[in-house]
Amino acid sequence: MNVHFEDRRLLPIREKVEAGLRLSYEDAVTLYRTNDVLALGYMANLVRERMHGNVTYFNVNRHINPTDVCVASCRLCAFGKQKRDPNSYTMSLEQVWETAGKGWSEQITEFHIVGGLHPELNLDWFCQMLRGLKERYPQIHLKAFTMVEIGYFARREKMTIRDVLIQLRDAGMDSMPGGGAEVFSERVRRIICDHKLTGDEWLETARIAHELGVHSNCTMLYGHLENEEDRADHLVKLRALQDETKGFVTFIPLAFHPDNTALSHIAKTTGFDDLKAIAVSRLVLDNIPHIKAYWVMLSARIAQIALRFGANDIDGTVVEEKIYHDAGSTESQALKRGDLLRLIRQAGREPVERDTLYRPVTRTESAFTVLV
Ligand code: V47
Repeated sequence: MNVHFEDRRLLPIREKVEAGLRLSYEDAVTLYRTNDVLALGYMANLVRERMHGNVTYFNVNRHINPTDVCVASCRLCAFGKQKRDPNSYTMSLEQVWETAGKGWSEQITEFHIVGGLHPELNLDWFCQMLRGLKERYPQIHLKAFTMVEIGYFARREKMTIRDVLIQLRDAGMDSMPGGGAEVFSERVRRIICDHKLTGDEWLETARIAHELGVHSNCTMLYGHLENEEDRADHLVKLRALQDETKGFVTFIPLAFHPDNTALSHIAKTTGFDDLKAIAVSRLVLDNIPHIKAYWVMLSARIAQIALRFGANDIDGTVVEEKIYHDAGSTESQALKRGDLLRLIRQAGREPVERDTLYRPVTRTESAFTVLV
């Protein structure tokens, strides 16, 4: 294709991309530094179409956040609260099970469950939560707990990461979301999430989960104090682990939302940054099958454009979202299945509803009518 590359530094990278060769750490830094966003889009779209053709995936899911009480007080976060904060909340087990059933639950294929690091809820409570969900909603996939929560449970219960993961898996945890990775750079972590596990610990927890047959997603939080080298390093580390385990399903670049956080002086990311983040991840993460444009975080408008910049998934119906809305998101908390279909179709892509592990979901005509 005859695409004009304004930034000549990208030409050797273009050759590699067209030949299907792996990009280096230095290439990743160059890609993050360029302003030639059309060239990035061209290359990322080439890879995206090579891997997925015209298909764009979405799912019908519901987020559940059992508590926002968190002992960690990360500067990047507006969601976590101290237990004594009158605005904090903690659901009872019955409330978690009841919340799960609200909304368009009869069509939902996935519960996405994450929460704060609560000082009093023990591992047994979370195992009961999972078992209760499985009893009530046996067909729904439970994508639950970030690597950070697993690390906390292990510390709190004086257990190994492996044993915590085994207990949760046996209680019904089917896979894990990708949150909490932030950026692996220790220099940045010391400022934005001081009390969280280290980057190496995040990766090691993911490795153990994958070894136990539990797939997970992975993320990178960008748009705060990190530089291009930190971003490139993060992607290359995820890619190296994926070479070993093949356990990551989807990568989700997450734009930092500064409102109501201790870093509220930092400017919000721009559409330009967001499209770059999607495109570079598609180009560097050659072994991670899916790149998600999470519409809650990007806005439905940018997420739609991202489907031409490397993304092949737009996430799901979500229903109730707290992490980004506590940090100033004005995007709606839910999209109906019909909204997702329209966004994808109007980007000229073919929508395919998937389950968490990307098996296509077929709907009967009557179920379809209820949802559109
Ligand atoms: O773990 C917290 C990040 C994550 C802020 O796996 C913030 O399918 C921006 O991981 N601004 C939660 N980001 C979201 C997440 C996710 C979302 C959708 C799909 C999947 C998936 C995973 O959001 C947190 C943290 O890394 N975060 N606070 C903030 N102020």
